[in-house]
Amino acid sequence: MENNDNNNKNVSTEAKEYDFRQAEERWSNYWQQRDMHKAEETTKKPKKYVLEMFPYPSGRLHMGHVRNYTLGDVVARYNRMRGFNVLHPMGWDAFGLPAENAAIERNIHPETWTLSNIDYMKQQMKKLGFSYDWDRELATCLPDYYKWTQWLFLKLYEKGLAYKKRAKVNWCPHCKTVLANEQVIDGKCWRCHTPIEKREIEQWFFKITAYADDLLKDLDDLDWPEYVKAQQRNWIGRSEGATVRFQIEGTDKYIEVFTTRLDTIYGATFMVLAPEHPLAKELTQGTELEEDFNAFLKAITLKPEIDRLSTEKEKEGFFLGKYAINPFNGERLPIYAGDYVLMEYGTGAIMAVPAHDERDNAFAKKYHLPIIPVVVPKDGTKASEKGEDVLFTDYGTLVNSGPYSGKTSEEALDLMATYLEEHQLGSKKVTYRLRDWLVSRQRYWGAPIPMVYCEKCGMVPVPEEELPVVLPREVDYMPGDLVSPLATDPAFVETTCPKCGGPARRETDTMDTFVDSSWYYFRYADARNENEAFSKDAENYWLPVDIYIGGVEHAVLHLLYSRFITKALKDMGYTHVSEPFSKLFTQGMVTLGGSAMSKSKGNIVDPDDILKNYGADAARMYTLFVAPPEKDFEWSQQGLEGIVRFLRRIWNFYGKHAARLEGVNSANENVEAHSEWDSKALRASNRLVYRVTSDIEDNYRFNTAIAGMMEFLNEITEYDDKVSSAVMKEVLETFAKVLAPFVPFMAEELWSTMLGNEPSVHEQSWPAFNEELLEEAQVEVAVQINGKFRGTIIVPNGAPEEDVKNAVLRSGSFTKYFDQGYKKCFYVPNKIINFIV
Ligand code: ANZ
Ligand code: ZN
Repeated sequence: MENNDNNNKNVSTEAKEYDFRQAEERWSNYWQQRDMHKAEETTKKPKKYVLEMFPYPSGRLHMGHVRNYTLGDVVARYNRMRGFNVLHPMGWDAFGLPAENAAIERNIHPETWTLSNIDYMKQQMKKLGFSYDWDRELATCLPDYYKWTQWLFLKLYEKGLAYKKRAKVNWCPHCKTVLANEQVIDGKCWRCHTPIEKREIEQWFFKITAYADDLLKDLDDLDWPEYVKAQQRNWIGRSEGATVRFQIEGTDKYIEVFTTRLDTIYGATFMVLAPEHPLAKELTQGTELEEDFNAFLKAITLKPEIDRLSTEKEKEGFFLGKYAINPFNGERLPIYAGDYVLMEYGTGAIMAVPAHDERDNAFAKKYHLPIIPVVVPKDGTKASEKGEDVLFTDYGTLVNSGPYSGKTSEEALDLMATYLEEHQLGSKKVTYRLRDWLVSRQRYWGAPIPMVYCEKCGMVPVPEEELPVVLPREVDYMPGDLVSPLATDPAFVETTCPKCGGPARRETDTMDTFVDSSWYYFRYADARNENEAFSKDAENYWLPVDIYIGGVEHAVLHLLYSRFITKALKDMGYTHVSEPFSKLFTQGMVTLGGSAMSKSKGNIVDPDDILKNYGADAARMYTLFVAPPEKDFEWSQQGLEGIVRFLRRIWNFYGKHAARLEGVNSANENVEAHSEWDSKALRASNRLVYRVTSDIEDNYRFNTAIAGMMEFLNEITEYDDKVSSAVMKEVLETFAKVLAPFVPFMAEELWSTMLGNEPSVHEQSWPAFNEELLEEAQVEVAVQINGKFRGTIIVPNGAPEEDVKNAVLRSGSFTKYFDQGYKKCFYVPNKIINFIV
């Protein structure tokens, strides 16, 4: 590092360069020896459970990790200083495909690969100064953890929340595994982006749909980013509507449809069944259409769901040769099978209203079916009344609808539903888009599902005392086509039935890794418990997680699964909370060259290089300073070097005063000011504490907190020589405490080496600020309009430009100048604000 610090007039040539390598090693050891980050055993003190999403042990940390864990670490350290008993744990989401893939590529065992990655990443975390309670470390791939994942499975099974069924599932031909619906993004595998296929096999599911309503309702009270809640609401996809039964002409059979637009029923001109609908087969069986229909069905089954649902892709239909009767007006409606109707949603059948539904409209045009408008805009525009090309999909006023003509859609929905129910033609119904969670995987590197199959007794759960069902190490873990690798190991497969003792076979599927991560935050509360997943006491004290910090990519998957598992555990009496994470914070990405850092794109900055060349404190403070934590930021070498210079200035400032502060009594917050300069310094320090505290409390505005530290240092540098030693000592102690969560190593050096205090600065109380002193610190700023003095305004000393500007704009005295807004604004801090209008 070259020293280009000549912009600082106060640099003492005497001050020794800060040796971050030595300091970081020294304090790391010190913290470790004193076990300083252990959560206290007490359950009497107020607690804070600070959690960051645990990483997949991919090999080494990337900058996204560094950012995520730095955010969490500041929150944890800050809360310890605030007097909370802090639980700040770390672990490893260690099962899953990448370990298997890496193992296959490098020809090492997934376990060996995973454990050595964990070792390395753990060392990196220690170097970064993250204050984890390592006594609670967990890795989901170790038997002392997955034993309890298996226990969870058994509990869900007992409750009827885990079940097995033959189902059409999403199959990734590249990863050679099935995927949960949540893992299919735009019809592609969430991991490798290969288009998924549909396969039919026996699979295990968790009944998350049993909690659809709770999962939706409880979102309202969570302190989570709105967009995450919106994504979950959308995923759960609650639709209020009705089912209606349409008789098939000349039979006593009915087609039941689900519709959200009962008000459009007079405009139904045909019916569409999902090609997989049993009635579709039935209606064609034994007719001349049978062969053609079977060919049609086969072709559709191969289509990805995304194409079937898309409004852009052409619709494929097949006329089934029969008609249904509209129960409201007796019209005959031809019955089609159509690819855009899915078997898995609603009833798998629809009434088609081509005047008011986009996909029905496209279908009607393709097959020359009538389009009858029955809803017109409420404002009386005639747009869709006869223009067959005009598609009107909003609510409006009914026309061509018998006794309902003239009613609004809202009125008609109600009246028609009542009519349905009175005549037993259907009923109101709520439908969800959410499907049950598919949890079985035909892969090796996961927790074995604890079930056995006995010829006599059928499916039998493994008794709790026999857990864990250990994942055998020596297995051919190459993935097979729909066959679990475990099935190739007779020593694993062949067992005896827990019920009758007869020969039995083990389940050979393993669990989705999202099951592992759906409950790990409970385990941290009681990580070394050998008799239970977690004790009631531990859970009762530590849960819920007070603040959960992680990536946006988990908005649906992990966060929805965790909420479901928590609700299920609550209903079974294992926890008192119905939501696991009271507050969620999602951090932005770290980009380089405009896109997210990624190994495959080659645009990465390796944290190891940063640690080696600049140290942990610089890396931490830079990632905190460069942007608000929820925003993406572009990595910049200059930005990092700017922070290095700031840290050096802090170091030199302490160095400059260290000698005269030697022997000065350890100060306290009531130290007296003996001069105007003393009061100025104390006010600046008070403002610093106020600013940093409120910035942290107000949704973690660490970047502005650090800007406040910079302003503080600038200010005090202007008059530091005039400040008495007693006050300077107090002020510098306060600054060291405020710095501690951000730059934990350097703060220790400042506190003990520079100021001669007993370590550790992290065991000091977070400094208080005095509101009154803040009041006194108000300043009068001159307000100019186009360079002319027009009055003054009182604002807090050091208020940022934005605040001063708003204060002027809001104040009644100046409104007359801003009729046309303003073009530009210049601010000389604490002195003049000039608007160009
Ligand atoms: C008649 C109608 C008229 C509809 C109209 C819409 C507009 P959401 O809101 O997503 O729940 N639908 C029902 N089941 C379906 C299935 N299995 N596959 C494809 N589409 C299906 O959507 C509900 C609407 O989607 C339902 O209301 C039905 O079309 C269609 F002007 O019924 B509607
Ligand atoms: Zn048996």
